[in-house]
Amino acid sequence: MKLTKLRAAAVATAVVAVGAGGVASISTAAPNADRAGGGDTAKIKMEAQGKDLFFSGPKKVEKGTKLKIVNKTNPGKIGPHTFTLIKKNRLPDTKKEIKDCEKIKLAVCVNAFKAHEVDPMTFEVNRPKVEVGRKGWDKSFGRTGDSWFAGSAGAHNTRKVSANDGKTLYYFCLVHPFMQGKIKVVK
Ligand SMILES: [Cu+2]
Repeated sequence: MKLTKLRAAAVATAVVAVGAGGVASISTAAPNADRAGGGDTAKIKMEAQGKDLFFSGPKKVEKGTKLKIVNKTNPGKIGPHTFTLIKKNRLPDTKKEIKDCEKIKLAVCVNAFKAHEVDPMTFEVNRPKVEVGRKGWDKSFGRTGDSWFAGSAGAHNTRKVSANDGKTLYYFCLVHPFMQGKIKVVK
């Protein structure tokens, strides 16, 4: 099933967040490989295990490597996801910030919401691919950043990692803000 709306499963989303223990459920990326690069495509998967939702991907990626984000979950059950780059100090990291992000009241989430041109009445996502800064994954919200909306099972998006080596890219899901991860860009 393909969803074009960010909040098509808002109720299910809340159940997931609360059912898994609120802030205790904050998921960080479970690495499936330590380092990706050398001409291979690095992969970060959006996954579900029971009520837990999380990203899984490598801890490190070589600059210039193609990074593919894949939705391995069923949006009909748990809603869609986004892969949204975010500055470390802007990550929603308290129960209140996560709630506020879910309600699109936290500034950084408002900015990402607007960047995706989400209709505030219908939650229709009019711009699934947000690409700013250098072409590729490099720019993190705050005010603006790189982001991708994954509206269907199996949906995927590939961009080069264009951030400078030495930088750690933090990412989260705008629909389930407790889904968070990071990847370090290396030479
Ligand atoms: Cu999500």
